[in-house]
Amino acid sequence: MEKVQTARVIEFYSNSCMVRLGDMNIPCLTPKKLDIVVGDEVEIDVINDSSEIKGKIVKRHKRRSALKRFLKGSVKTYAANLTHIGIICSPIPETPRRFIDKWLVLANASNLSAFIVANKSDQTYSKDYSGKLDLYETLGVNIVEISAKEGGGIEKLKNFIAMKSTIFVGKSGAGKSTITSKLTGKSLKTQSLKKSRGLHTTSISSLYSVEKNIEIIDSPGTRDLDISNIKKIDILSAFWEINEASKNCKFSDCKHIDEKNCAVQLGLKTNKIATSRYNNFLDFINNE
Ligand SMILES: Nc1nc2c(ncn2[C@@H]2O[C@H](COP(=O)(O)OP(=O)(O)OP(=O)(O)O)[C@@H](O)[C@H]2O)c(=O)[nH]1
Ligand SMILES: [Mg+2]
Ligand SMILES: [Zn+2]
Repeated sequence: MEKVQTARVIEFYSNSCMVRLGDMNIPCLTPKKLDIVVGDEVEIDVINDSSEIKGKIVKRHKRRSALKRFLKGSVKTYAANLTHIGIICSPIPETPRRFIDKWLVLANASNLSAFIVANKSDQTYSKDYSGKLDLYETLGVNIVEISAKEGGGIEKLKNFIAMKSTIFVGKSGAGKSTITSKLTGKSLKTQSLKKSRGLHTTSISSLYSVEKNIEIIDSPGTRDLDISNIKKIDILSAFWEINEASKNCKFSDCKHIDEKNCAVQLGLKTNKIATSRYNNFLDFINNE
């Protein structure tokens, strides 16, 4: 038997992938030219011989959205058909402000909405960490506070991500897989379960569908995020408070460093713009 059917890519390996077709998971060969990523909708030829079911991807549907990674000299799609990026933060290991700002820039460049999941609320917050969460809340970023370990806030998170397709991103150890386990009821490999202590526990991105029309992708922890290929205008618009202030600078080509009547400098002096955001903005604009 052989027939073409529409399926969803739930995991992608180097030249093959796993797709979901109804409630079946089917391994598939993926021709390189189709440029398949997790989240893609594809047409597959189902080959159902007596021993096993497998498939071959013959066509990729047009993507509704694409999360892009900007690697040195190239832009690569990393995941498809998402609506949101959930930045998983934790007090230990402490998520740096720079990491959050980079993901806000990346989300903006891919036209996706970003929110923060403040995980490990059972741990004690340092003053700096609380200040960090306050800063992003003031900037209008949605924050859902949870403890994946103890279960606090999980229902709130479920309601927040209902009807959304979210990829969880975050530093290794922030708790992406623990949260995914809690949401899916599946036992996934997390740092507390693994024996050898490598840097990253999760090595590929996997897509899960949960009740309430929730779609989540658990991704490997990110060490280096390159944003040097992102257009300056896309960087500026992800620093929306700086973007707003810059409209009142005296010079239209103001670099916001030491120019006269710079509204961004004024915002800094009056604490309307946080120093960390300003410093990251300048770093990112100057290609780090
Ligand atoms: N105290 C506390 N620990 C947690 C919580 N959530 C996760 N952890 C622990 O944090 C560690 C890392 O969790 P993982 O889920 O493996 O982290 P990850 O983000 O998937 O890491 P990578 O796959 O390496 O990117 C594990 O030891 C978890 O048990 C939480 O809410 N509170
Ligand atoms: Mg993981
Ligand atoms: Zn200025």
